[in-house]
Amino acid sequence: MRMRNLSTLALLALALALATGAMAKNGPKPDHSNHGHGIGKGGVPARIADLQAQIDALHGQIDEINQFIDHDLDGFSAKQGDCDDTNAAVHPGATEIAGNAIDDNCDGNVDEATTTSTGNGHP
Ligand SMILES: [Ca+2]
Ligand SMILES: [Ca+2]
Ligand SMILES: [Ca+2]
Repeated sequence: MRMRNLSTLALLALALALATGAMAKNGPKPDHSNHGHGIGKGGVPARIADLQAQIDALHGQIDEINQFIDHDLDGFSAKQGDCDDTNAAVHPGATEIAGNAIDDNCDGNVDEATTTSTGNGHP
């Protein structure tokens, strides 16, 4: 009986030692790198700069997406050659109106001779 109790005690001690050793080896370690605040040393300005960079990147993506949107509903987006997507009268294929100082047909020429224009952006 006494022998059995000693064995049980020894097994319990061994199990406790193994568990303690395992915890010390694999258990969570305290993280002192950011003092538990999740921002880091001197982190607020750095975090703001990081967020600003993300915002700038998103603005770039929005600008890129806007190139595909036909804002003035004339059938052409900027990506499709609309050189003034705020004026529905201006788009590739529009009739060039002489004397208005506008490249109405978006061919890169302002007020060019309208008789030579084919209306497809290639006079
Ligand atoms: Ca348009
Ligand atoms: Ca033109
Ligand atoms: Ca014009």
